[in-house]
Amino acid sequence: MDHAADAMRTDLMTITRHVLNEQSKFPEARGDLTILLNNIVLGCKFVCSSVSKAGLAKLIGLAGNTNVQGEEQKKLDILSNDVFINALISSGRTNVLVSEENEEPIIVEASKRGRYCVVFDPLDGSSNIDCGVSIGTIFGIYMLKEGSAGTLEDILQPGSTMVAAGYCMYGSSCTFVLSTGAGVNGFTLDPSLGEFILTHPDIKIPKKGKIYSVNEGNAMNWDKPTTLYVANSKFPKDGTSPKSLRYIGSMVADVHRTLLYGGIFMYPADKKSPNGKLRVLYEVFPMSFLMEQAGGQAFTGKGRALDIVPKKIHDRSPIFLGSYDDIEEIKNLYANETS
Ligand code: AHM
Ligand code: MG
Repeated sequence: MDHAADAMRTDLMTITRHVLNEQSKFPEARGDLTILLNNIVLGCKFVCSSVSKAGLAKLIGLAGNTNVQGEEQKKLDILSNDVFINALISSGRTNVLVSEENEEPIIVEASKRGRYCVVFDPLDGSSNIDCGVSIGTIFGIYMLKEGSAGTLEDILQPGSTMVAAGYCMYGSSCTFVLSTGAGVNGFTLDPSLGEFILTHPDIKIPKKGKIYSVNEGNAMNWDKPTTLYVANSKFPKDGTSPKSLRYIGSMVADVHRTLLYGGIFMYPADKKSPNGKLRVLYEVFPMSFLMEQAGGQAFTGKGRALDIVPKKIHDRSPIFLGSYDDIEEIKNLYANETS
């Protein structure tokens, strides 16, 4: 690259610039959300670097041993959890934190407290780590209720009250997808700059897709609407072509593809797991928030996913999310079932 082109790169829309631009639309904003998001981005860069080195560490025999600094090599999911808890607390802007890895919520000590609550899955899809398949971090952000000093009540809220949500996918590239409630934007990490660059502005999911994504190994335990939906996808009765099946088994990767290419991702209820598998606060809500912001829908089999009021921090829910028309179809199947 020549010098002129190099200089041009300073014009790029980095995630920091983007978040500051969003903030400037609200003159009363104090910049707290911007600082919090910067800390989340830092955590993602750290995890991205650890994920890409994990295979190497294992190959050269470091995993489970001590590294050069004499620290024990931690399993990636535990390391990622520590990274995000540290980043969130040290932002000075958080209050209550819920992580998939922690049984109990974390109440931030008084001297470091701020106005935001963060729910997160530090490394989702961790069963895929050892074979190098894409994995990711998912997060959602709530603001403390007016007058609240920070309690579980601030977190046990419908997803529609989130102020921001996103994920970072550690794949062939590192991709950060964010919504602060005004559309969805995607950023790709430029490793040479260490910056996330806006590569997917204003993502809109196609209105109808050609892909369905589900763990079909659970089919014998599905309910009727799910069974019918998948049968229609494979043997359409209206003369359209059958849909393609794509299932990675990493929610971040499956949802990312759904967002960009359209279609439906589902983790339905089944006889063995009447509430499905995925967790409401830090899997279902953030992804549903992004889907709606991108023009899609997210449905539980009973209603809008973002209207769930969680009773416990690790509650689960069935989820169908994706293109607007595809979710309409599954909604109709459930409506016919109950009518
Ligand atoms: P995890 O939080 O234990 O990693 O589980 C969540 C993952 C999701 O990423 C993915 O959508 C789902 O589990 C896959 O489940 P299954 O293997 O049952 O298809
Ligand atoms: Mg998970």
